[in-house]
Amino acid sequence: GYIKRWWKEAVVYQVYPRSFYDSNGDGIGDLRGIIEKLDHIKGLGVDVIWLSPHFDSPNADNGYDIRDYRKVGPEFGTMQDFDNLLAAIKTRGMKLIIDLVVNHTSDEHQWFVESRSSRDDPKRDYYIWSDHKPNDWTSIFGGPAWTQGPDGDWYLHLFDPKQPDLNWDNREVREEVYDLMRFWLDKGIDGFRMDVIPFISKDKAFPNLPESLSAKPQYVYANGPKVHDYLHEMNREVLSHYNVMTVGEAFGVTLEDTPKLIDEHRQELDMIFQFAAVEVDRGPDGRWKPWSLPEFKAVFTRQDQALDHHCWPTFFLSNHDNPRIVSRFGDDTPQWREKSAMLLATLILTMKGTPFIYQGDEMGLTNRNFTDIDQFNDLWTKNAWKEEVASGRWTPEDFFANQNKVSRDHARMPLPWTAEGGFTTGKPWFALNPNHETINAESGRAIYDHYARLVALRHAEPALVYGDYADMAPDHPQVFAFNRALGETAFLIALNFSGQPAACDLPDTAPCVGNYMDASKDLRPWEARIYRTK
Ligand code: ISL
Ligand code: CA
Repeated sequence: GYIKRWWKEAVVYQVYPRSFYDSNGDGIGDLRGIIEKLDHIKGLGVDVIWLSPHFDSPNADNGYDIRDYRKVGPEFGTMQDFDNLLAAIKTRGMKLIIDLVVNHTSDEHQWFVESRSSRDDPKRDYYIWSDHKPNDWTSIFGGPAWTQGPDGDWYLHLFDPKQPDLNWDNREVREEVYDLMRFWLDKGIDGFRMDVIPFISKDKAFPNLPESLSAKPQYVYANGPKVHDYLHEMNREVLSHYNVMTVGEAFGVTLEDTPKLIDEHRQELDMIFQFAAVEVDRGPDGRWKPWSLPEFKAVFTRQDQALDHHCWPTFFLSNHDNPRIVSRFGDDTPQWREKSAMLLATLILTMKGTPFIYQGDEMGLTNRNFTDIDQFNDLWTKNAWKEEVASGRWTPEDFFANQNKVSRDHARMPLPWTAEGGFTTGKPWFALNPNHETINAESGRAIYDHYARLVALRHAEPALVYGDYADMAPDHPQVFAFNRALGETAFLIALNFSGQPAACDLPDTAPCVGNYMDASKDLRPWEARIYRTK
């Protein structure tokens, strides 16, 4: 069986600070705002908060471009506010993990300012420079991954030009990273979510992208020659000295390669985020495509079969890079929004793997209907508009239809705490979803309570954490029915992923948790039931 670890038993809640709650009326969510709303998080029963970047940043990519790793972004507050937040989290018996974004920095980070200042600057080698454009690599956000600096040399950025990639082959760079990790660990944080961590090692021969992967270069970038050496070194020098959890964002990592990052014998990372489930509705070019329940379910069986008891999975359906789960995997029409939000909560909290809940999913928030490029904030969407629409490759109609499915901005709108909005007394940095009058934390109370009930059940039942997983009806087009079994205990979870009634072979006993009050034989639309079968 599995070795018991606190982070295997934990439920994690992600806070995107800019959009969580604004305490001072400047329109930007902040650390004091998180403190004010901590009981909302605690009330769900979650164990760990993952805080998206709270560091000083020019915000080209909303904080994923860090200017100073040891400074709190002034819009978020001060270091004192951070210390108070951490203390308030601990007082409530929760833990805090923060975002470690060290594949790249901001181009405004002092290291890069020095590095680009001249070819023989002592920090030149902190980044990846070349006197010619070495290859055809492209940025994940579009366009070439190489940009010329002031002296004509080219630097590598796998994301925006304002996010130059650090040179991990330089021992001093690694020491700097380990030091800043210790800085935060010594404050008492409980671990890191590591941004695109598999990208840190680069093949300095810089071969061109193979044609087959030109639209998915992440599968090249995640396969640098020394990624495992560096993660093992980081573990030995830093992580192994603390009782913390790590979760790597494994963008570009195949299922076959997953154990190399998380097998406990290897001492690299504790967990990773696998992308297969959230890529089920994406075509080869990243464009939205319809998905089917059987292909969605197959992701989890494949994952379960690929990982042995020395590898621990995560389970997530959303984060700040993904659309809202109700609109994507549920049904966001008024009739079924609440039921399908509860059904998705049931899935998230009964599956195998440490569950990650994204802020607002417990309110049943939905995507918005964007109709104008000026309504977006995300630089990726804005780049795509320039590249695809201005060049005539896509019509504006196609562009909006696709963005309304895939945009990262769906998840980044400020949280609607009340029908009036309730996020800020000022002007929000980014408009709230216009549907906040009906869809907000107050109207979503039943969904919130359902999350809390499920978190409590997971905490009470080791079978829901450590139990074996088996899909009972992999081909059923409407129903996701699976077993979680451990020793003498077993649960059957039955979820109707459709707006139609579904026939399915179910126990005669009453479910221990469900999202309909009364009994019925068949599953009703978006009905979710948990049965204790043993
Ligand atoms: O957003 C994505 C798909 O929905 C991904 O392509 C994303 O760019 C990739 O997962 C890396 O994401 C992380 O690093 C980026 C940052 O923009 C994302 O917000 C972050 O989660 C660069 O730091
Ligand atoms: Ca503020």
